[in-house]
Amino acid sequence: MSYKIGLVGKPSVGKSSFFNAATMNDVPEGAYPFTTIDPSVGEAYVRVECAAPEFDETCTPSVGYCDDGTRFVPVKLVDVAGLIPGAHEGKGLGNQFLTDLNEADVLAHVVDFSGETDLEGEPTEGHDPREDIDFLENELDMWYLDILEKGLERYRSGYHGEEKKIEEDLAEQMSAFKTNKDEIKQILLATDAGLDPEEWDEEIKARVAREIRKRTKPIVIAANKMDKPAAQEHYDSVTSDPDYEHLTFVPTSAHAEKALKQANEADVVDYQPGASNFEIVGDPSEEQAAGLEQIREYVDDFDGTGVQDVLESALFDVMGAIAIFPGSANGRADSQGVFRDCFILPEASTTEDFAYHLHSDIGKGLLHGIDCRSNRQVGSDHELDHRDVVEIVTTN
Ligand SMILES: Nc1nc2c(ncn2[C@@H]2O[C@H](COP(=O)(O)OP(=O)(O)O)[C@@H](O)[C@H]2O)c(=O)[nH]1
Ligand SMILES: [Mg+2]
Repeated sequence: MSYKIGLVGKPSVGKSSFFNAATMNDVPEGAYPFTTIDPSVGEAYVRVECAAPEFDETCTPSVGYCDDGTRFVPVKLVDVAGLIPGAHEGKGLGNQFLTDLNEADVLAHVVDFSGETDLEGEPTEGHDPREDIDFLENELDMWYLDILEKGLERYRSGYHGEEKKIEEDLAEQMSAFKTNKDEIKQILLATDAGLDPEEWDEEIKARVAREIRKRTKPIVIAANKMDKPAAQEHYDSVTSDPDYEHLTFVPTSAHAEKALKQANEADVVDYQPGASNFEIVGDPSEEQAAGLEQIREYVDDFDGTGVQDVLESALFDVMGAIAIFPGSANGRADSQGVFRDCFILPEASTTEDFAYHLHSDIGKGLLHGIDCRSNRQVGSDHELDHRDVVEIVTTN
């Protein structure tokens, strides 16, 4: 099961360009762990520095690929089209839109920072990207509030015996969001809402809905069209605004990434996705060469096109996920090769979580783990770090 990143945003901000750029991958045949018939779902990758070289090994990835010490680990990217202003009221969010949104673990909100598209996606000038950011957050929060209200109804009408527990009804109502009663309870306490919903006013409900949304649908902002002259000023202004401190911004040019991927495919350039430089290896036309020079300036200034960084920021910064390499303490793995896998696990995963991720039998039989770098034993409740290489020792 790979993580799902949902691309959202109003029309004409560059979602499709981003999606196409991120999923257009020149990877070895058969490296795809799944095929898809849905054109809005594609395979993208997040980069993880491969651990194999530290063990003097050459990895043989079971999924994705490894290029020059950089592992490209598959994630699913979903183009969640269909977000329109006022969607939650009256117009209603489309079914497909809700399904896609439900399934996304994290959202990448593509925003046009050039300010050249209005809220409906029509051409304009000087549009403040804050409006788009607020709009999406509000839209999601209203949607969550609706679901929260349904959870409250469930609480009021259900039979609960002696002890009613609001967190159980809310968790039940919001089960699609991969949350649970413990997390909900934590949120209710952290937001000072308390555990008695009869005492909640509209303001408290809104606060709770927003907080649950933030935890279960975290957002990274792909500040797109940064290659346009007007974009920098907007970027500086929004990212220095204290009201937007809770968000992570990644300057992006979906345009540049797409052009580089295409040129790479045509053997005109040698470009590794996410790199801050590329080499011209073919024979570009005069026009193409000029375009590539512009892109070179851009990737120089911004340390890459930003497309890869958006995906990685979504997973590793915003969600706090970690990549774990299963290893053997002696550096060896199974007969099919070494360092075959690189798993993405949720924030704060422990040795035990990792064991269960491998297989429930491995989880049940877990004795302890071994940190393969230090060769030290780690306990089942030991919290793992990004890029740990861990061997699991079991009773079976
Ligand atoms: N300058 C510039 N234009 C872009 C960028 N990304 C997309 N565009 C252009 O913006 C327009 C809308 O892009 P599209 O991907 O169809 O947007 P969508 O409606 O959100 O899917 C197209 O003309 C794209 O070429 C970018 O990074 N820079
Ligand atoms: Mg589109």
